[in-house]
Amino acid sequence: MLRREFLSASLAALALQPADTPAEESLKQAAAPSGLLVGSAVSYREINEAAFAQLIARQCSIVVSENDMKWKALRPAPDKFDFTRADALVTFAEKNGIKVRGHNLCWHEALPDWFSKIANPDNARELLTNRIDTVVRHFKGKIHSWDVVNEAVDVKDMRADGLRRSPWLNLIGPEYLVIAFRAAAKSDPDAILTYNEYGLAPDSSQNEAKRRAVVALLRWLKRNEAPAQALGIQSHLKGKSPFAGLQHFLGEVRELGVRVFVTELDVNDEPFPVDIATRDRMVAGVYRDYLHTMLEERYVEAVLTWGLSDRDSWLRHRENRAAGVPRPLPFDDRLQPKPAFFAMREEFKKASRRD
Ligand code: 9MR
Repeated sequence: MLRREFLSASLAALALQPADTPAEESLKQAAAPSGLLVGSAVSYREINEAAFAQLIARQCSIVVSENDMKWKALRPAPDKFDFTRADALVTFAEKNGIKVRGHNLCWHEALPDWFSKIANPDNARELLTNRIDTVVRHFKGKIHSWDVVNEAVDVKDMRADGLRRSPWLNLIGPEYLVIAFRAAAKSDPDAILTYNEYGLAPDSSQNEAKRRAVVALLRWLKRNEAPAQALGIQSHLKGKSPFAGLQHFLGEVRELGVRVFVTELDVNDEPFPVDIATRDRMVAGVYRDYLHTMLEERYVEAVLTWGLSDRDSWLRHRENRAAGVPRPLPFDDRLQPKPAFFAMREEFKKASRRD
C-alpha cells in the first residue's frame, strides 16, 4: 500500500471510532436484566473493520449474518459448499460471547444462478434436504435459532392457503415447508426453528390479511408435525405507523405456543421531512412506539435491527430518492448513536424494569 493510501485509510478508521465511551450504557446492557437478546444483522466486511467490530461487540448479545448464510453465498456450485465467510462470523461471535441466528435455509430469493438450470420436480426435495442437512450440521450447537423458511406467504398470489408461488412451492408443493422444518430438527435439535416473515407490522388491511395467513400457516405446520417453534417478525417499518393490532396478533401466536423474535427491524424515513434532525427524531419515535407495543407483554425474546449503521443499510443501496439518503438505523455513518439508539435503549430499560 502506498504511504498516501495508508494514511488516508488510517484517517478513515479514526473517523469511524464510535463515540460512546465504555461508561455509556449499551443496548445489550440495557436489555440484559429483562433477559431480552438484542443485536443486529452484520456483514463479513463489518466484522473485519476494527471500529465496527468493536461497536458490534459492545452493543449486541445476538447477531445474524445479513447475507453470508444464504444459498447463493454457501453454495457457489452444485457440488461445492463454501463456509469461509459464515465461519468467520460464527468465530467472531463466539470470541465475543454473542449468540448467532442462522438466516436462512429456504427462501425464494438469493438462490445461486445454477439453481434454475438444475432444479426440477424430481431432484428438488433432495436439493433442499441436502442443503439443510449439510449447513445445519456444519453449525450444529453454535446457532441460537435458524430461519428455516423465509417469506413463504404472499396473499397477493391469490392461493386459498396464502402461500407464495415460489420456486419451492412450484417444484415440491406446500409440503416443502414440512420437509424443511423436519430436516432442520434432525440436524440440530437444539436450535430454535423459526418461520421468518415480513409485512406483519404495522397495522394495515394488507398486513392484517398476511397475519391471518401466517397464523393459519403456523397452525397447518403444527397439524403436519413440522417443528416450527418460533415466528420471526421482520419489522421493516416505513414512516409513522399504527401498531395497536399487534397485541392481538401476538396473543394468537402465543396461544399456538410459538415463540417470537423481532428479526429485521429498521425504519424507512422516506415519508419524513428532509431536515436531518427532524427525520432522526421521527425515526426514533417509530422505534419507541413499535418497541413499546412489542415488548409490553414480555413475550418477544429477541430484537435485531437489520444493520447497526445507516452507512451499510440495505435501503441505501436500494432506494432511489429525490432528496436525502436513508437514515433508518440506530447509528449514523460515522458510527455515532442517533436518537433511534436512545429510544431503543430506553424501551429496553423499561422492559428490564417490568415485573
Ligand atoms: O439486506 C439484504 C441485501 O443485502 C441482499 O441483497 C438481499 C438479497 O439477498 O437480502 C437483503 O436482506 C433481506 C433478508 O434476507 C430477508 N428479508 C428482507 C431483507 C431486505 O430485503
